[in-house]
Amino acid sequence: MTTLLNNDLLESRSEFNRGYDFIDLSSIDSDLGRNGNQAFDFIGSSSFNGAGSGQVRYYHSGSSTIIQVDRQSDGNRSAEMEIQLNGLINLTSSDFIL
Ligand SMILES: [Ca+2]
Repeated sequence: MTTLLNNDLLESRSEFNRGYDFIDLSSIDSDLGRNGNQAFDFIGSSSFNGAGSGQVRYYHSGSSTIIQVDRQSDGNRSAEMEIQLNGLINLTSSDFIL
């Protein structure tokens, strides 16, 4: 098993094998406005809505899957981080460690 982890505004590209690889965001605090480390909410392909803790979404672009992460720190509902995966993958919450 491999995990992908990005702590900053990084873009990474990697082969992603479902059920074997996971996108590990668990060490990233999704909400800087609250004490402790809050988990992200996976919202599928929906747009960021700023509700609750930070959110994770994805979309397809060309032959890639782009994961976007919005921390609940600025309320701007735009991604602070993106992760690009090769291939068109319909991600679910089980592909992540939130
Ligand atoms: Ca926090």
